[in-house]
Amino acid sequence: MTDDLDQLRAETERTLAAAADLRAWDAVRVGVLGRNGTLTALLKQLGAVPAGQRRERGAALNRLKDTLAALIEARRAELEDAAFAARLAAERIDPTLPPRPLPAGLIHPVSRTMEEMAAIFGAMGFAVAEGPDVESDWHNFGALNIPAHHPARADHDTFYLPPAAADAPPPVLRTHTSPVQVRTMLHQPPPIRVVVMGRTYRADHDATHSPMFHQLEGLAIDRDLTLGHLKGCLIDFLRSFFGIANLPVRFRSSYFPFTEPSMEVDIGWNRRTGELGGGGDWLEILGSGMVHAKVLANCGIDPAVWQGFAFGMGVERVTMLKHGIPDLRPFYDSDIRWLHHYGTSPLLPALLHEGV
Ligand code: 2NL
Repeated sequence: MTDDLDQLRAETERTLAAAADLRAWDAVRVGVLGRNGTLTALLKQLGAVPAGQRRERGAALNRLKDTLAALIEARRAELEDAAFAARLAAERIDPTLPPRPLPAGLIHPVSRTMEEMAAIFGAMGFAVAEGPDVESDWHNFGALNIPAHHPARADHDTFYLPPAAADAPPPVLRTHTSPVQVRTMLHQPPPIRVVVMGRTYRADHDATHSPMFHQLEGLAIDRDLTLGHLKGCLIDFLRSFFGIANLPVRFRSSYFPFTEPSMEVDIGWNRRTGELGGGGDWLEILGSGMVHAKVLANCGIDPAVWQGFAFGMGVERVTMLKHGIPDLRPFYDSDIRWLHHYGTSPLLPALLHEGV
C-alpha cells in the first residue's frame, strides 16, 4: 500500500534532478508540497482511508513529507551553488594582466620653465607675486615712467580695451609683468624681493612674435643694493637655469625708461651650432637695471632711503634656447605631438612615453 508513496518519491527525485535552474526547481516544489501539490492531495485523502490503516498511512505520509522536503531543500542548495559557480566563472578576472595604458598629461615647456625659475629665485629669497592681465594705463605705463606720448609706448604695440567712461584712459592688456611689481611696491613696505611670471600681450604677430607670450620679471628693493648685487643675482640665475657652471655673461649698457642705469645681458654661445657656452659669440637674453628713482617715488617708496634692481626676460625665448626649440608658433598650437616631444611628464620622467 506504500507503492504510491515510493512512486511519488521516485517521481520527485527525477523531476528535481531534471530541474536545471531555480525557476524549474520552484515549480517542482510547488507541484509536490504546494496547496495543490501531489503530497498535499494525499494528505487530504487521509480521512477517506479505512480507520484501521489511517494511523500507519498518516505516519508514512509524514515521513515522506519530511523526506521530500529534505530532497527539495538539498536540490535548492545544489542549484544555488551551481549558479554561484557559474557566476564566478563568468566574472573571472586576471589580476596579472597589465593595466590598459592611460593617456598621460604632459607639462607644457612654458610651465616647466616658470616652475624652474620660481625654484631658482625662490632659493635666492624671492617670493612669487601675481596680478591681473587687464591693467590700468597708470599701472602698466604711468608708474613706470612711461607717460602718454612717450616714444617707448610705440614699442609696446598695446591692446587697448573699451574705457569705463568717455574721458577715462582705456584699460590695457598688460604689455609686461611690471604692473605686478608696481602693485607689490604700493601694497608692501620694503625690503622687497619678488619675481613675477605670467602672460603678457602685444599686438604683434609674426614668426618670432606672438600676441600673447610670457615674461619673468624680478624686483629687489633694499637700503643698500647695488649694480654688483644685480650682476651676481643674474649671473647665478643664468648659470643655474641653463645648467652651465661657467656660462659667459656680459653686461652691456642700455636704456629703459624704468631703470637707470640700464643694462642688457648677453650670454655666450656658438652662433653656428646654436650651442650655449663659450662659443665666442654673444646672445642677448634679458634686460635689467637699477630701479629709476621716479618709479620708486611713483610707487610710494622714498628713493633717498631705498634703491634696488629689476630685470625682465621672455619665458618662451629662454625656453627655446635651453631646449633647442626652433619655432615659437607651435607653443600655442595645442598639437599633442609637439607636447609629446617637448613636454615633461608630471610623473616619473622614466615613465614618459611608456603610456603609463
Ligand atoms: C626686457 C627688459 C626689464 C624691468 C624689466 C622693471 C619693473 C619695475 C621697475 C623697474 Cl616695477 N624695472 N622691470 C627692468 C629692466 C628691464 O625687462 O627685455 N624684458 C623682456
